[in-house]
Amino acid sequence: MSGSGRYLRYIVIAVFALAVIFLVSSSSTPSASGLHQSASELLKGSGSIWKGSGSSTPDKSGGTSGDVKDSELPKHTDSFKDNTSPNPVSGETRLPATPAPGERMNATFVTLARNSDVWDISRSIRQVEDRFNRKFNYDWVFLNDAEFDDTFKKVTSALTSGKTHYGKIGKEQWGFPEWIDQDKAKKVREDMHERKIIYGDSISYRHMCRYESGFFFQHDLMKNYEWYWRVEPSIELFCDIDYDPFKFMADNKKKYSFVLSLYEYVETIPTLWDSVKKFMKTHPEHIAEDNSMQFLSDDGGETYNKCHFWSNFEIGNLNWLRGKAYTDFFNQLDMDGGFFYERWGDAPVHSIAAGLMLKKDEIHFFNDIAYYHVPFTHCPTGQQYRIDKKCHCDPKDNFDWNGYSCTKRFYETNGMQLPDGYAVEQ
Ligand SMILES: Nc1nc2c(ncn2[C@@H]2O[C@H](COP(=O)(O)OP(=O)(O)O)[C@@H](O)[C@H]2O)c(=O)[nH]1
Ligand SMILES: *[C@@H]1O[C@H](CO)[C@@H](O)[C@H](O)[C@H]1NC(C)=O
Ligand SMILES: [Mg+2]
Repeated sequence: MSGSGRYLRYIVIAVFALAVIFLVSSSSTPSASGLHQSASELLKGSGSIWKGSGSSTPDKSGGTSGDVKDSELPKHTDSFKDNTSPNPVSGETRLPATPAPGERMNATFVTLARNSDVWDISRSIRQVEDRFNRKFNYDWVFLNDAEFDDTFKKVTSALTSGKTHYGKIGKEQWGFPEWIDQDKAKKVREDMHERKIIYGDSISYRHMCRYESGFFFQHDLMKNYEWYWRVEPSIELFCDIDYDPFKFMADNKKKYSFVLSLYEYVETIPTLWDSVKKFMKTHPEHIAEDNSMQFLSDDGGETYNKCHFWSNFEIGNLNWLRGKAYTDFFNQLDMDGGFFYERWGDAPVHSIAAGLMLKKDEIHFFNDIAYYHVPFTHCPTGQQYRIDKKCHCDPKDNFDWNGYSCTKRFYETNGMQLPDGYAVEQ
């Protein structure tokens, strides 16, 4: 009796040892079909042990391809199925991906930042790479009024999948032009400080707004490109972007785009529209026939309704900004001094330029690019879309149909149908 009992124990130990060997071997050879299959059967429900260290991706997305029926796989698995590495999710990062097929546009990301922005811009970069650029590998240009330090360069170039370029901004483009009365500008800042206007007392913020309005596209590093995508620190992207928005812009003859729109604080731009009207008179040749005046004004151009596209996100055409029309527009505004005598932002400046000098259908609303910049969220309308693109934004946070958003007005201006889901999500 005791002899056969020991026998049985040996058998149990031997079977157990074999099972362990199967597990270990199939973890490194995911294509060993038969053994692998039974091993993975054994492991159902214990995925956390199986994944090993370093992986933060849910087990269902890959790693053990072949052991799950196709119908159980998430629909969108291209990045894993196509991946040539044997275990695409077990590395230190899942950033590297099979490049998306097709041509690349002459395009770059562009970020204006200080050295102290390094961690906030890193969060943005990681999201842009995870959601889009790891498959497209576009370059990234960083601009700064000071020299970028080693930490900034090291950290950001480690996070990006394309080439990185770091540029310094010249003094002429980040300083007071000679025609600005410094005393007058100082009094304005003191007054705005007293009235508690956001950034009202800041000199650097004004230089930043003027630079983004008139100069970033002129930087030597930007001259190599035709398209740009602006990225600011601490933004979020909530959905996968599995096509090339640059190519979309080019194919559809778009020049400027946005994801969020809203009303500007009137205190920062009291005379901006006067300057714009002067420009329309002196340069009627630059005003597009089929323009978006209806988006900018409720009375045919007499007054500005403060609607603007939020320029911390932009995908746009650099050659348009470098062209004669935009240059004349910016120079007129710059001479009038409102960047310093008031606090004109680059958002209304770009928006008014696009609204007046582009044709309506050259401006695009990217409903499918889900985005956050404090304090507003653009979460795409339409549940099926959000599911398909693995969005992680709360649709309740979507700003589009809020009374302070101008996006519905954009739809009306362009005679566009409101998106599916509007009726329930507004
Ligand atoms: N190099 C540099 N970048 C700046 C400066 N001020 C703002 N920025 C950048 O300009 C952009 C807008 O500034 P931000 O502080 O985000 O302004 P907000 O989004 O309007 O609150 C961001 O990309 C900042 O990193 C500055 O003084 N120097
Ligand atoms: C990219 O665009 C810039 C600006 O239009 C142009 O000078 C440059 O030659 C283009 N590069 C390529 C590779 O097409
Ligand atoms: Mg910002």
